[in-house]
Amino acid sequence: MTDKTLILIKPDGVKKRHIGDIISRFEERGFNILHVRMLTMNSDQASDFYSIHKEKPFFSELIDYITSGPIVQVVLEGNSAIEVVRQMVGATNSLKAASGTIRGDFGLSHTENVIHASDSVDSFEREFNILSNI
Ligand code: FUP
Repeated sequence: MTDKTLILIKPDGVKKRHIGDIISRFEERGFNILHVRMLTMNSDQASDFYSIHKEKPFFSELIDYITSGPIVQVVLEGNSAIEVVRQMVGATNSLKAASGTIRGDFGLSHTENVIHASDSVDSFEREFNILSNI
């Protein structure tokens, strides 16, 4: 089934100059790139984006980090995009992510984990709407 998903190349991915590497992986895998944009979130926008984690102990670290610099928003389309992209991204904690995944190859932290990818159709729609208002 063809579907769409959203990724964010997070501040550490941009600072370490991995924008091209990351977008290339999705192109090589056969996904269509529908939209690319660089933006910087403020803390209200980031708190909305990550509202599900509001009560978690890592929340303030997460908000400080995601607002620390520009990020790149990419909308991808392809066969089972949500599921396949999550596999390509790897485990949340970069230190535990398998080699060959984006976090496993480019990340060295739990919070600073290079990339976000929507985990469901509902998440994609919610996240895309928030970003459309930035
Ligand atoms: P993921 O779906 O893999 O991006 O991970 P989650 O939605 O569970 O978490 C969102 C972000 O919170 C992660 F990308 C990194 C951060 N996080 C931490 O910093 N510490 C944790 O223990 C869990 C998540």
